[in-house]
Amino acid sequence: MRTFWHEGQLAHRPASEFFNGALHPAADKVERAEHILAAIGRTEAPHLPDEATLQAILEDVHSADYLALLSTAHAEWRAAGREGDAMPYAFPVRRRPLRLERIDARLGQHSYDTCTPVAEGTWPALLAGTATVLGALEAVLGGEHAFALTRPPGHHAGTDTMGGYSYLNWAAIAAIRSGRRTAVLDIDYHHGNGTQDMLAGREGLSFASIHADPVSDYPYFWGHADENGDNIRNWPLPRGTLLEAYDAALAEGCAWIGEQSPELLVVSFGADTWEGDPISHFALRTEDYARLARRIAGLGLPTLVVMEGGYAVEALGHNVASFLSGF
Ligand code: OKP
Ligand code: ZN
Repeated sequence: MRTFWHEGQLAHRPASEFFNGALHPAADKVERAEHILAAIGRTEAPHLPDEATLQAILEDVHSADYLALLSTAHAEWRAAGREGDAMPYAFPVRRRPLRLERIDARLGQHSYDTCTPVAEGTWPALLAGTATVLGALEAVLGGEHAFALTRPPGHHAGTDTMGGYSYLNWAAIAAIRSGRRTAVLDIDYHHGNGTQDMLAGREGLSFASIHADPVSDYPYFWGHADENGDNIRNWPLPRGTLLEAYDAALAEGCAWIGEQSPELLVVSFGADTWEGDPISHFALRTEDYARLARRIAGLGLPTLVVMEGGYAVEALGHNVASFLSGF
């Protein structure tokens, strides 16, 4: 398994997120990446193309006005006289006319929660993350397995929306840019709503997700059991899920992916399914991840693993190393 990481991704340092009526320290801390790096050892640094080159690549996947907002939101926020991270608080109700001048209106148009601030270093970190994904994709197109240590997560980001700590959708970028028949398997605790929306109905691409039932868990409005399409399958599971039930869903997911006859697999891996995760409620153990990975590796496909969630920072490195060992 080749591993890719660019240290520019550390520049993303959001301070807080707002939920349950209060501000909380941001769960996506830089320590997450540091613990993973300590556990997996040496990584390859991808070539970092210039901003214009990366922007052009990203415009095949995300909308140009959304990328423009991401790149300037923090500077516009400061120019408006604010301190701290750019954070939306007002969202356009569907069918309302848009008057998109003020930074608050533009943030609201392209966000759907108050957990995903644009911090000073967010945009450069996203460019570095894009380079990490592109480096890993190149290895996978060459027939190898690769791990892209992406941070922040990506699977909640849509074509033109940020949410759930996600701004650019790493799995969708890899799948769309691959130019091959590609399946995305999302095994983060939370449903990969952004990836699902971006891949729905796209020829040659498919999406399977195993996640906490959105009746009880974020993102609430996506990922329900009956939410399936020609190229979409969802396996919502209840809080408290242990390895046996999880692995049974994964077996069904892998069988369905096999039927899509992909040439490549992208795995959105979140270790927030671990028993001690501070914001999640499944009960997988560290050693379980190696077993789940062996089942996925049994598909026999060149596989690109992108990092999504996992917030128990002390255990995160061990959980990621366990998962990667299964390949
Ligand atoms: C991102 B990923 C905390 C509320 C936070 C956002 C969760 C984003 C998870 N109880 N809601 O999928 O790990
Ligand atoms: Zn998650």
